[in-house]
Amino acid sequence: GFDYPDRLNAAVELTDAMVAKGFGDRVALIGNGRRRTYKEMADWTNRLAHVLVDDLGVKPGNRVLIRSANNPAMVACWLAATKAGAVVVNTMPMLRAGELSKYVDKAEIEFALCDTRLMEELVICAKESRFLKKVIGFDGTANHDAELDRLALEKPVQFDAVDTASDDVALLGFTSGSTGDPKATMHFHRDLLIIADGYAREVLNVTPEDVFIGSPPLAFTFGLGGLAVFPLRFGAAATLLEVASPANMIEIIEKYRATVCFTAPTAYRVMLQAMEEGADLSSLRAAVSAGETLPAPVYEAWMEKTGKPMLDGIGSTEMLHIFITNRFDDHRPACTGRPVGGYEAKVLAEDGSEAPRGTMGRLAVRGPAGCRYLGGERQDEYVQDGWNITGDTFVHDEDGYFHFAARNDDIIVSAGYNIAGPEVEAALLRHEAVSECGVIGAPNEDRGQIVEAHIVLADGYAPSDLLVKELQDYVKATIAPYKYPRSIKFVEALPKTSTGKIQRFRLQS
Ligand code: 3SK
Repeated sequence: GFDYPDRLNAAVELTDAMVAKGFGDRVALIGNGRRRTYKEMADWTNRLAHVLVDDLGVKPGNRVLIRSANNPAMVACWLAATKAGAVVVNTMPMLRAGELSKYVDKAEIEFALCDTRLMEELVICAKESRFLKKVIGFDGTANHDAELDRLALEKPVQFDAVDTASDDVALLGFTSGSTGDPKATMHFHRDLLIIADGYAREVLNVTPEDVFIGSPPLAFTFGLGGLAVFPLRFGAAATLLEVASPANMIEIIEKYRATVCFTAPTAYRVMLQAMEEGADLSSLRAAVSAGETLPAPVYEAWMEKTGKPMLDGIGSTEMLHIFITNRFDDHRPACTGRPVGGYEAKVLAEDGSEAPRGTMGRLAVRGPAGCRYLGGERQDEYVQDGWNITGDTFVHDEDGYFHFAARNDDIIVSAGYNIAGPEVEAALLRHEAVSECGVIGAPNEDRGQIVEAHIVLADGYAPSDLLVKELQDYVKATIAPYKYPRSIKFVEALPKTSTGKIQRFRLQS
């Protein structure tokens, strides 16, 4: 069961409580060329929490934004803010001022902790914000050479963490939303432990001997669970990479004999290729694939090469982490598996009744952690009769397994990134050469999908390779660069409904 005391601070459970359980000398995090033990993490996060509370004036319930690439300093900041009773919003380094401002306004964020290398866009956002009152820099390279680090070094290593309730909000996870208008989902202190005590314990059977590696940003709950919560909950170690390319991951897997990997099928495909060329990934006992659907050939090739299944699963920011998954002893190709213990899932027909087995419908799931939108926005749409309607179309087969069919919205999933087509359209439309555009996800062997823009040019502009490059660079400079259209097609007109709405599905070739 998932029984937790009424008062619970998740960050204490992942640090000081681990030291008390005897894990103090074990390595917790590896990153930027350094190893940190559980005792070092407890001390470091206590010192940082002192700065947040004593110097910055962070109060329980205040929202704190963290801006960083995956590194131990980011984890330390997240844990420290959680110890201080704050509600944390973790964000990706690639976000630009406009995107950060949306988060800051939605979540009424007052404080920001930022890797000094990433200050520029946050400063622009802060200048115009009526909410953000304090931005402080930390040294992501962990040389402790920034204001937050210097203040922390003067603080004691003991901190009385805020006595939060287990159902106090600890984390806001932002979803990109199909319109590019991000929505925040609220997660409790206890939810952070539920995902570890459920999925990570039951399915991955994590032990203190495990070494985790992976690519999802800590800013996504997929990454935060897989690369911080899961290892820290069980006394294991996590290796954190600021740039988690498949080549970098392979290097670290070989160097530290990593045992559990979290990434998307796109990266696994490259790793399979590297194995052909001699990469030694034999230490991996668990290869978790999520974020996009796992093609059967990748699953099969992995099985053939390693003798072990690749564990496909589905989660969502709303549900915090994986709720349906394959298992080491129960896995199938082109199949997402069965619900994690404590979760139930079903497929709904159009009228809301359970769809007959073997037919497509909307996936509904419920369990110990569920969706709560900040401000209640869209809540009644997502949660109906206690069931979370995830927005994915699935088939529930006769044997009880769930099979992914499609997403219901306009989200483009490219190499594990969720990209809202309308947001890319809005960026393109700001360029004077663009008169109209429609953005879709075009199938792509390497990335699952790529962002493809269909553009009607303004008068006086003609298609050219130079213009393609200019538009791509323009998008990269306007919104997070991973959202740029890798493919651009110039067209005379866009297909539209009689009421003038772009019919994006008709842009698919
Ligand atoms: O499947 C996903 O995309 C996902 C999202 C959030 C957290 C965990 C996962 C696997």
